[in-house]
Amino acid sequence: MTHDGTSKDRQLAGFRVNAAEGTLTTDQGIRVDDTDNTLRPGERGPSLLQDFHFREKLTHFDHERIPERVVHARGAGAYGYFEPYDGSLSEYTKARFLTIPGQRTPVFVRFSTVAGSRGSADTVRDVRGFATKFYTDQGNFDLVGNNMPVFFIQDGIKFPDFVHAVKPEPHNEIPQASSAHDTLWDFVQLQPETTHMMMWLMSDRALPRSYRMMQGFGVHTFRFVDSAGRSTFVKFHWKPRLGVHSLVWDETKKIAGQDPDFNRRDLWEAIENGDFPEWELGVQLVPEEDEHRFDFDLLDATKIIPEEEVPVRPVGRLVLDRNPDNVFAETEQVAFHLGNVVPGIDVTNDPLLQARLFSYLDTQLIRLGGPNFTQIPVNRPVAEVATHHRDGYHQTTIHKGQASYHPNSVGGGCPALAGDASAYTFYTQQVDGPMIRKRAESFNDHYSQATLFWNSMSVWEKKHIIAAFRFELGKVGRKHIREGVVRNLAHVDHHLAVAVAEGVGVTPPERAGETHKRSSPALSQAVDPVRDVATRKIAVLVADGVDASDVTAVAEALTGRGAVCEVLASRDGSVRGANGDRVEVDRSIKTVGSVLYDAVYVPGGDESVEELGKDGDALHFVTEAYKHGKAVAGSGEAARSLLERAGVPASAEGVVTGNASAAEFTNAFTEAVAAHRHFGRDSEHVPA
Ligand code: HDE
Repeated sequence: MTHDGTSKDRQLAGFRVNAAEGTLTTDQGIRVDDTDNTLRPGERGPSLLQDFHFREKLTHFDHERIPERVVHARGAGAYGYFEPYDGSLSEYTKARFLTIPGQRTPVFVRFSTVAGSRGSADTVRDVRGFATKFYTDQGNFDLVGNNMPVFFIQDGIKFPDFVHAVKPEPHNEIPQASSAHDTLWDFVQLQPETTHMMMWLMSDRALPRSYRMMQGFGVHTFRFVDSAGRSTFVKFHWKPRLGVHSLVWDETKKIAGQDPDFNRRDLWEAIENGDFPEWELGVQLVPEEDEHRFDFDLLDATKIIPEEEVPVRPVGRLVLDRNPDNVFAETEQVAFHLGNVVPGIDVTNDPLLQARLFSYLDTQLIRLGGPNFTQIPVNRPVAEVATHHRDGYHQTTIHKGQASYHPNSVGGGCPALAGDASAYTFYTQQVDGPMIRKRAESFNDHYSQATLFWNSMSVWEKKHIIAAFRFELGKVGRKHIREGVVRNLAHVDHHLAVAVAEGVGVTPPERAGETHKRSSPALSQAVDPVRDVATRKIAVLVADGVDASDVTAVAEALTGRGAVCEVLASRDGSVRGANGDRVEVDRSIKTVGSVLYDAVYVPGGDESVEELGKDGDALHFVTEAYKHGKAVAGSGEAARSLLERAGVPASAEGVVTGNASAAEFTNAFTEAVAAHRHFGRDSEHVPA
């Protein structure tokens, strides 16, 4: 048994915690009276080797770092629970955590970016990891997914090539956390299977407003297995309760400077404030006999199953309600692995998935320094663990008894093999074929689904995609690489290829034949968006003379619906209201920027508005918020003309003027904020 003696473990741990909280000690428990001066002969003498506290302190410090994840190094995690809505999935799977209605299974979720180092900014253009560890009563199940439903490559043997290409270039380690450079796009142009994923990466999906507002996908096709051994193919989906919302590119670059921790801070604060993020788990189910019914291969991770063909069936909800106590101990040391499956869930022959089955365990061995990382608290199953594994680096369990082998009689035959249906058994699959290195023909279509994605985008989403390609390829020095990418894009959509070619100074490509006209509305962020102001941040710009009742009217209306209003002025403290009362200031405008807010509001009070009009920071704040498609409001005539001066036409979509004391005003502003962004505005304001 690996975790026997837990009560003693706890006693010891408790003792240590108390000791550390009380008096400072060494690792040996020796009490320390001075941690500021090394031991030395005479006040000006050399430090002495016998100073064990000094040596121990430095040695431990020298060993504080472990290798960061080779990909997904930068992450943020949280605890919570998953609960299924009902037991209806038991028709397809014997996984208990999915089928016992209302039973809460504890989880730990880690969100991440992929390309950057641990200290890189959160808001870079990148895929986001969405990895969930379910501590089920049948053992740990890890769903290690991303916020995009497809991947760059089809076979895991290409993963090192892809990662080497996207990471900073080896000769100068530039650029950090960015795909906008020659080696990535060189790989992309030569490897057309990347095309579909590159469409997603160039879309707004790569710029999530919040981890709480992005989808998650298991990407691969997995199997459900029922108690009779029958298998059903399954794709996993997470849908955020707050809807799927993104930042705009110009904004992300500025946030990267103003608040590189933007996404992790957002997750942390939401949980601390009790606004627990929530997702719905959904599954797409495909009966075994329908495996070959699609015009793509279910084993090809560069393909989706369009939701219009196989609907996503909602099965339960995930709630994150607790921040970690210590990022290193929990978020850094959590070790996900595709091979962590429970009875009722199985893998398929997807060659990308198969490679992951090897890689995740292998990577933990180097990252966490040996085979006992499963004993680290965040990785420990809640299900009982009983193995014959022994020893190794960082062994913390004191195994008792003489028998560490199977079969044994010395230990009474323990631990015994599970003789019933509670054991994990692999799905019985017929596999037969010649030993070859060859990809199936059914993996060969690299463009149809990229076209499907493109056709499904709204006008503003298409503009953003073109702008992203132009930016990224604009950073590529070698012309032949830009040409190669544009040639591939011609197979996706001719208009797209021409628009990109024109932006990056290469000859527009010939039409590469007719592309199909099919679309999948579910792929667009513009179709049926969730409108909600909960946790949205509204900047209220004030100066001396502000009409305090205008501030209160909007603050009450919006905070009443869960939004967060922050009063900003040119300095911290408070300003004088028009009626002489003080109005508290939350932050100085010098310490923030419009990019950190979802909307901006200028309350009335002629003196205040006049003052703001003279303040370059305030004017810029309003102009920039508008440019990024945000809701903008101004109460009273003076505020209205201030908005006009800042280039914000009162008639534009998402701009609200009038009088804040009127219900129409607060209602209209609430609606405008709930819409997230207003990209239907004057197109010259949309980055394109
Ligand atoms: Fe990963 N991936 N990956 N990956 N991946 C890692 O494991 C790998 C892939 C994903 O928050 C590593 O513990 C290979 C697809 C997430 O701790 C490593 C292949 C998807 C995380 C690794 C893939 C992912 C990782 C690095 C191609 C989406 C972060 C550190 C066959 C479905 C998990 C680690 C966390 C992390 C290998 C492809 C998602 C090296 C070989 C596809 C969310 O083992």
